[in-house]
Amino acid sequence: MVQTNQNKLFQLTAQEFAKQRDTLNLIASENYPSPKVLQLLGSVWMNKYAEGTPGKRYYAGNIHADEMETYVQQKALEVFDKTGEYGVNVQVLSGSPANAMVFLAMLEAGDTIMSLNLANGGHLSHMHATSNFLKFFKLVNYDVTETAPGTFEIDQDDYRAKLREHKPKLVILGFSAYPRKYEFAQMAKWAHEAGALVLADIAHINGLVAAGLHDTPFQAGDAGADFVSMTTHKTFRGPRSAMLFAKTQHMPTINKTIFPGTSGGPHLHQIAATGQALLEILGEDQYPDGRTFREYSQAVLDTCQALEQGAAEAGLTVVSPTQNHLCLLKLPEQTDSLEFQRLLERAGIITNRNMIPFDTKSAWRPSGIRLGTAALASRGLTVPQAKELGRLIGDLAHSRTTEDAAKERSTALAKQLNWYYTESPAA
Ligand code: DSN
Repeated sequence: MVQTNQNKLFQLTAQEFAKQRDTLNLIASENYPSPKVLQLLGSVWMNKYAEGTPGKRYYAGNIHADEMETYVQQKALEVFDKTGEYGVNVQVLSGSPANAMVFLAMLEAGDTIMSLNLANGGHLSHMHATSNFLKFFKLVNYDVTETAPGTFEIDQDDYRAKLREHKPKLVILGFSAYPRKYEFAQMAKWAHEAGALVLADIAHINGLVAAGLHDTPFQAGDAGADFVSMTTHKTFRGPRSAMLFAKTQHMPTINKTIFPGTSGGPHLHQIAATGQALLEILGEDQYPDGRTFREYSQAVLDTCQALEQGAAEAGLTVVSPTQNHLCLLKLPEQTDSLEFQRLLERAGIITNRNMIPFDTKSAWRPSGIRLGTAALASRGLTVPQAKELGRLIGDLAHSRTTEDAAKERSTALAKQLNWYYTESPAA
């Protein structure tokens, strides 16, 4: 008889476990949460429905769910809000729905949303040329400009001019592939002066914000975003989930839009696991390597700079020197980035091809790659190792090493890194 833990799904899970352990993950939006986060995600919380809000549920049996959700809300505000002006909803299921909740809660059909151009670093959920939300809302993009040779940053003049010209109802501050710091306070002030509401999507950098290593959009008064959305699995190092904060006067509308407006039962297992990540950030529990969250976050920044430097030394072109957890590199003109991404994967290095500002190539085969260090910094990647890894990627791009030799080097490095998960029937 086939053992239950031998079925196809468990076999594939075991293969995925080994692949994650034995390769080098440079996807800028991924991470390795603590085993406790995974434990809570697979816990009995998953069995429970809890439509409603703490203290006001539609099904019985939520005595512990009420306490847990309230506790996670408190911890979330403790980490992010020093102003006392924000509330939070932890039921939103993921990052894109979190942004959609703000559109649905605050906008009327025909209103204009202004966001960073997707092609130059923005995100799919901030509206784009083929977004389904174009049925309801108009889109205006602000953009980047070359502020120094090879450095592309938000064009603040263009931003202000578009605010004046288009009078958007909602301005989104945030990105998916932007290696520079975002000037949240100044941009929020200008948007408010133009009569817009401001949504800051800090999915990529919320860990850095929580660690005090990036400016925060949680500000008092006009310098603060009205809404702050975030996923919880990138630099934040929690489960696949999301949180949506808002200035307290907007919270009733946001809460109603999430439930019953658009969603049913919250995913209590995601909420509990998010709470675990918050405790690790606050130092009330610890990630297994024993570092504080700030030490870890500083390592994310340091290794990202080293990675970028190594790649530059090996002949790749840096696009906008990194100031956060990700870097953008331009590949040699003749390189097919899709093929290069596949070559890297065969060599044990996992990352994604990416458009660079004002790319002349297609989104499917763009000119660059995006690398991030949040995941490998969790595994203890050091600055010298990061630099060596950058050089290896550059050597591969310039055919100075073979795929097999690169695979040997990456496997050796993966073996030196920490790995916190134990083999289990579900591994
Ligand atoms: N897919 C994530 C990223 O890589 O930026 C965000 O949705």
